[in-house]
Parts: sequence; C-alpha cells; structure tokens
Amino acid sequence: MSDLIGRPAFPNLTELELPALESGINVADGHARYEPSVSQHKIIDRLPELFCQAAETPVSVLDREAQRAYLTAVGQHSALTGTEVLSCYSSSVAMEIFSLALMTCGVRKVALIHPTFDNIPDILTRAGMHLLPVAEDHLLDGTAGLPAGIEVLFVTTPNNPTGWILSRDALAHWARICASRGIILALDTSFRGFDERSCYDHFSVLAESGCRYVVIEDTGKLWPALDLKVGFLVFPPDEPLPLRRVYTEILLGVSPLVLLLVRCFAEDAGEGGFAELHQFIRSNRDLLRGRLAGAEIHSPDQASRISVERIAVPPGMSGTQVSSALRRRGVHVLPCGQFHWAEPEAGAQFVRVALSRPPGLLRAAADAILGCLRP
Ligand code: EGV
Repeated sequence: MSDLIGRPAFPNLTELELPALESGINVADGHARYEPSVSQHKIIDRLPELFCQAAETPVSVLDREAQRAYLTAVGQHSALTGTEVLSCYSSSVAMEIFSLALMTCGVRKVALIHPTFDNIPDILTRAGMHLLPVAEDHLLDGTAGLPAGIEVLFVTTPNNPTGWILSRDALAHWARICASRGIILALDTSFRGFDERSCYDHFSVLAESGCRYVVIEDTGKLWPALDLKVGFLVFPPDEPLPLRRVYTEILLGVSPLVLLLVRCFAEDAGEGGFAELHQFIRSNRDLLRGRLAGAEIHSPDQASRISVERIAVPPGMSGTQVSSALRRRGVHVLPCGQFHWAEPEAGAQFVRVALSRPPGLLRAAADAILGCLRP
C-alpha cells in the first residue's frame, strides 16, 4: 500500500529491523548473531589462509564445492546431480532473479503461503505479480484450492515466522497437482538447516513428480559469519524460465572467499555443527518460554524449531503496542502484522523474537517483555 507518489504507508519488516542494528537489545532480525562455536571459531581463525586458498582456486571448483557441501549437509542429495544451481549473494537476490524471470515470461498469478516474511510478497508484487494467499493449514491437509489460472505456487518451508513445515506427503501432493496443471512449484527453504524434519530429499520428490520447480536455498540464517553467505537458485536443467540469463544480467558470481567459507561452515554443520546449533536454538527457545511462563503470554508455534519464536501478547494489547513499548526501552522485536501480508490484523496479536543470539541477551529481552506487560 502506498500514496500517490509511491511512498509506503507503513514500514516493512526490514525497515523495522534496521534501528536495532544501531543500539539496544536486538532480537529483531533473523540473522545469526550468536557466539561462534569452537569449530566455527577454528574456521574464522583460518581466514587469511582461506583468502589465499580462494585466490588460487578456480571459482568454478569453489562454487561446486560450496553447493555440494551445503546441499549434502541439508539432505538434498538429488540436487547434486539432477539440477542446475546458481549461487547468489543472498536468498533475496535469488528471489529477485526468480521474480524477474517470471515477469519476463508474462507470468502474473502466484499463490503464496500466508503468513510469511514480507519481502517475499513485496518482491513478487514489485515484479507485477498478483498474489493469492494460501493458509499453512490448507497447504498441509491438501485442501487449499488453487483457482484456475494460478501459474506459481510459492511455499516458504520451514515458514518464517511460524516454523511450519511442508511434510513430504504434502510436498508430493502439491508437486503432483503442479505437474498436472503446469504450475511452477517454488520453495524458499532458507530455514531448513534448523529443522531435520525439513531435510528430507525434496528434489527427489520434485523430480519424481515431473513438475516445474524452482527452489531457493540459503545459508544466511545459519552461521554467525557477518552476513558472508550465499543463496542458491536451484531448478531442473530444462526449465524454460530465463533464470540463467537474468542471473548473468545481475551477477558474474559470488566471492570465491565467501564460497570457500560457506563450504567450510557447511562441512562443519554436517560433522556435528547442525546438531550443536539445534541444541543451542532449543535451549534458547526453552529459556524464552520458561522466562515468559506465567505471564499472560503464549507460544502459538509449539512445534517450531527455527531460529525465531512468535509470542502472543495478552488480550487487550497488540503486538505493535508491545513492540513500541519495548523499543522505548531499547529492546527491538518485530510486530507480526506485516507477516500476514494479505490480512495484517491477523498478525496483530503477535511479536517475533529472534533466538540466534547469546542467551544473556535473550534473558534481558524476556525480562523487558515481562516488564512492559505489567501495569
Ligand atoms: C528475517 C532482511 C531483507 C531479512 C531478514 C529476515 N530483509 N533481506 N530485505 O534477511 O527473518 O528477519 O528474513
């Protein structure tokens, strides 16, 4: 929504995340800001050596190795052989390339999971797409209706902010429907590294169905690498969308050093790093829930394992009120209205707290939340 000269009527979620980078307690953005583990520290300590290694190695080798290490660590074995993979600066850049490719081909009608992080509907809308919201529950039980004319089904799994996951059966169901109706099935799996339940081999299900698909993988949320990350745009070699052409209009490739770092972090993740990360996030989630227990607050996403947690504020208050009150105390969380991109009121009861933080920071954030609920 914007006024006549295109000024938005309200800030997007990223604009709400920005002030948290300046000062105060930042549990707003979903980026990884925790203390590196012992083995992650060893990688960071090798940076000068990795820089030289990256400079001496052909970038095609570094690219392939980063892709192999990451896709293997998250269980996507069928992507290693049967797909084309384009490495991007971030998942949002991959998303932008995908949207421009759709626009080029005259695609307009996209069914999109609701709620989800607002830059996904925003990027699609800016590329001229018309969006139809699809509820998580209806995706999971297969009852979501895709009206005639839908050309893309876009699902974020695990979903941000709810942690909801598209099961293997539900993926197979939608892949079959997409195959029979010529719909492109698009997935954003940026949070899958946090949840083993979303590390089944999606690409074998997709290939078996014969549907058109585009998957956006991402390392950006996983490791405390100061936003040195890649997003991977993954699709079948015979996909007619001009993804490679749009990609080359935007990028030659990503930094060899970043590719090498991603490989190192991904290999570490596969060798126990993910188990450690899952334990860390679980412990932070327990800490937050424990601290808030007893207040008139609840966690609607009991099954979530991703690195953000939604909490419902008490009746009579709104997420926007609570996040504004917290901001005045220097504590930054996200109000959830904008995640519900088609119906902001549906998110009014929630705020989102980032869990990929040092436990001490989360404790302080939880105490501030309690403080602003007391009369
Ligand atoms: C989250 C920030 C972008 C995004 C954060 C995010 N916004 N890329 N425009 O990376 O959940 O906080 O996804």
